[in-house]
Amino acid sequence: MRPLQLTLAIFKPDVSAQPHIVKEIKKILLTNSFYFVRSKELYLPRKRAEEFYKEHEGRFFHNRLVSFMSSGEISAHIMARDNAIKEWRKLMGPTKVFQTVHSDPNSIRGQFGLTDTRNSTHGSDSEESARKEMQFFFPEFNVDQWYKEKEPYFQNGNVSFYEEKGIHVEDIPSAHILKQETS
Ligand code: 3AN
Repeated sequence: MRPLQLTLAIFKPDVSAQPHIVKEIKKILLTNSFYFVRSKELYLPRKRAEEFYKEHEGRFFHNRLVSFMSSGEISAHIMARDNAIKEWRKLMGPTKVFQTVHSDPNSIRGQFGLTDTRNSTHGSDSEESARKEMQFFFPEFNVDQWYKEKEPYFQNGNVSFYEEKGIHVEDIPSAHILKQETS
C-alpha cells in the first residue's frame, strides 16, 4: 500500500466566524476518510499573510486576499489520507465561488463560499507546497519523523479521533503503556 499523503487545509476567516460551518466542514472531512494530524486556531498577521501568498504578489486580488486572511481567526490543519492533496481540493471545489455555485454546488466552496476571495478554505496544490505550507503553520511538526513513527498507525486505521483536541491520535497498545508505566 502506498503511504498516506499529507496536505495543509485552512479554514479561512469567513468560515471560522461561523462555528456551525466549521463543524459541517470537519464532518465532510471525517466522512471522506481524512485524518486530522494537527490542528490550530490562530490569527495571521498581515505580514505573515503576505508571506504565505507571496506567489500572488502583483495580482489584482492580492491586497484584498491578504487583508481578508488577516481580518479574523483562521484554523490550519495537517490532514492525512490516500491522495489527500487532490481529494481535499476536489471536496473544496474550484477557486471562483461565483462560478462554482453553478458548476459544483455541492462542493465546500459551492455551499459555503461567499465571494471569489472569501472562498471558505485553502488546500495545498502539490507535495512541494504542502511541505512548505505545513512548515509555515507548524514549524514544530517533523514530516519525516511522522512518516517514520506515526504513519503506519494511520495507514492501518489504528487511531482515534479526540474531539477535545480535534485531532486523531494513534491507539497505543496497552502492553506499550504498561511498559512505559513500569520503566
Ligand atoms: P486556490 O485557493 O483554489 O488554490 P489560488 O491559489 O489561485 O486558488 O488563489 C489563492 C486565493 O486567492 C484563493 N483561494 C482566493 O481566495 C484568492 N483568489 C484567487 N483568484 C481570485 C480572483 N480571481 N478573485 C478574487 N480572489 C481570488
